[in-house]
Order: sequence, then structure tokens, then C-alpha cells
Amino acid sequence: MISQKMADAINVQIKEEFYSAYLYLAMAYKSEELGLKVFAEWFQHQEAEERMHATKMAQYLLDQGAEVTLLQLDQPKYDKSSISAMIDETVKHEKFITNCISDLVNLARDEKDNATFNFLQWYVEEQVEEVASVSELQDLVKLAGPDQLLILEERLRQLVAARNSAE
Ligand code: OFO
Repeated sequence: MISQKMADAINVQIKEEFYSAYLYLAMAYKSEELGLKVFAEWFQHQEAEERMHATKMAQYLLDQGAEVTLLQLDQPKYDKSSISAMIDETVKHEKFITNCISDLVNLARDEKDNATFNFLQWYVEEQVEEVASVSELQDLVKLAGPDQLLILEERLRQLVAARNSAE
């Protein structure tokens, strides 16, 4: 059984993970609106990953005999002026989530909660991978510039296909 303080902190993180899903779903719809279908597909994939992150945490709470509270989600707020702005927002958001996970790890350490500390290591690695992959996409979008986005979509299509076949 984990402490109430630890369970509360994980419930807040479950909300952040579902918010991430909600944010990326909003960005998927916006990309579609802008005629960028492969970016829309990429954001849909991110959305599914975030839901998986949230439900994995919820299952952990249940396994530990703690309550899953499902806190209220805010409406997604982001700069929707261009795809470049949305990718910048994605990088910023993933760095924010990395800090949240780091705070959770520190709390588990303070609480001497080895099970939660171990459980969270998966998220630590996941965040390294996510920040690296969105930062790579950010560089590509900047290199391409607004005129080359459709060409970049072809490259993104290959990246999405490679990732889908690796899963
Ligand atoms: Fe859940 O990793 Fe992104 O936000």
C-alpha cells in the first residue's frame, strides 16, 4: 500500500497525462484543418500514447489498493497559429511533463517508496525518448520552413510508418 500523499501525486499526474492526450488531440484536429494530414496522424499517435501513460498509472494505483480519482481536465490551450508553433508547444509541454515525473520520483525517494520509485523509472526513460523525438521534429519543421511542409510530411509519413511497424 502506498501513502496517501504518493497516491494523490500520482492522481495529479494521471490528470496531466490525460491533459496531454487532450492537448494532442486538439493539435491533431487543428493539423487536419490546416490540411496537414500526416501531422494530424502523428498527433493522434501521441494522443494514444498519452492515454496509455495515464491508464498504466491508474492500474498501478489499483494494484496498490489506492483510489483513482480522475481530476477535472482543462480545455487545451496552445499557440495554434501554425504547425511550427504547435510543435514548439509540444516540446515545451514534454519538458514540463519531464519535470513532473522528476518531482514524482523525488517524492517516491523521500517517502522511501521503492515500488513506486521502480515503477516510475519507465516514465523517466519514456520522457527522454519523447523529448528527443519531438525536438528532432521541431528541428525538421524549422529547417523546412512554411513552404516545404508538404515535403516534410512525406518524411514524417516514413517516420510514422517505421514507428508503427516497430510496435
Ligand atoms: Fe506522457 O509523455 Fe508525453 O506528455
